[in-house]
Amino acid sequence: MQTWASTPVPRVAGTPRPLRLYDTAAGEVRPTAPGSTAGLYVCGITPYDATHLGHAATYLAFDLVHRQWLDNGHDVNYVQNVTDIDDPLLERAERDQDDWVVLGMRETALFREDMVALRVLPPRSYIGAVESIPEITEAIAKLLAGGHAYRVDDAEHPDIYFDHTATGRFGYESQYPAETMLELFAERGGDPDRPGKRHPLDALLWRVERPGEPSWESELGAGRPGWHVECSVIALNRLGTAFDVQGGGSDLVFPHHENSAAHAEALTGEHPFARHYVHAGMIGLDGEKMSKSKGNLVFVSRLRADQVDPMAVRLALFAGHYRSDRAWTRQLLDEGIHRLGRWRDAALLDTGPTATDTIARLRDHLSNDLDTPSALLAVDAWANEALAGRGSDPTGPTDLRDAVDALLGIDL
Ligand code: 5CA
Ligand code: ZN
Repeated sequence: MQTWASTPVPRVAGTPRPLRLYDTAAGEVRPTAPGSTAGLYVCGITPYDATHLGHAATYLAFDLVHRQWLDNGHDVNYVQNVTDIDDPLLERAERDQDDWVVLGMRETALFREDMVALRVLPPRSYIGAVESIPEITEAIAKLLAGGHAYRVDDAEHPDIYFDHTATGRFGYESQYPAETMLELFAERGGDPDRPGKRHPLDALLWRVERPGEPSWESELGAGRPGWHVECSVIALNRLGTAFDVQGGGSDLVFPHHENSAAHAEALTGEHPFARHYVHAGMIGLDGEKMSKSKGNLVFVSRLRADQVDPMAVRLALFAGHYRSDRAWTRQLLDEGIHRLGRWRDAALLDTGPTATDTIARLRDHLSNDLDTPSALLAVDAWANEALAGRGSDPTGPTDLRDAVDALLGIDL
């Protein structure tokens, strides 16, 4: 698929700080340790509706990972998928008497526009599930041949499932006890009660053709892929194993990322799939998680249509820590707008305080598991001084502007 346009990232003077991130599997903040090229996979959208602020918050968090690695001189190989075939897309198309392919194309195009407006650096490979079907079926055939997958005993619909015991490590990514895994599996698209499965936690790999549903011919017969195997294969074939960060929102910790890892590890015999599993908290509205199924959504495109500056959206979302569940409110946006105004006024001054210390603090906070609330306060302090007329360094405002651009993605 076509990715989206990039924006140049200025170089920042001074010394970068290596990035440390919370790893769900380890349950603690650990250093990331990329080689010259850092591998980043972030789960992309299911394009049946527009991008809401929850999606935006998650992609913005990983944009900061991207930017801190660039600051440290790494080349970043960023891969993202688009789940352009799955039940929710078919259900929405059916409800609206729409063509599911066109619906997916339209929402993906809008997502790209939103990402450009928010200045999210693009993935190098932006890959749809549909275009990946040949590589996915090849992987499923390999899992079958290796005894890690099986067909359910159902003459009419012999779907293929993953044997979750294949690696002997199932549960290492989420660290959830069996009871929680069962609960979340049922809640998040799994089918624990499907007759013929060996175990309720075994996940669907290949759904054989059903009348009226799209399907693709393959060595497995006609059908379509399950969800977890899509990300597993797209990531593995572009980043290999033990890539640096597998990311997404916290609703993907289980079963999605647990299974993506288990599928890939069963395929390759190697562990770990990713060196860090990183999850952003859920953005809520009116006391509930913002979600397409609940319909309590604020769309990025609606805010753009209302002339809201996307840089204020960035600042509003960065005012909270990426891992905490938090609410989107009008007040949060107003504070973002206010802050952006002050930063812009300060950055436009001819002189200001020397920015060296502020930039060092900015790097310290961001390298510490993306502590954006503290990072924003550091820039606020500089802007307050500048606006109070203290500081006579002619490079202060421009240095600060470059650092805020490169490290926070904010164009002043
Ligand atoms: N296509 C799959 C991933 S392979 C999917 O989950 N798509 S999605 O459109 O539902 O979500 C896209 C991304 O936004 C995922 O990383 C998801 O975890 C994240 N996300 C969804 N809702 C929220 C929310 N309310 N707050 C924060 N992130 C969210
Ligand atoms: Zn995914």
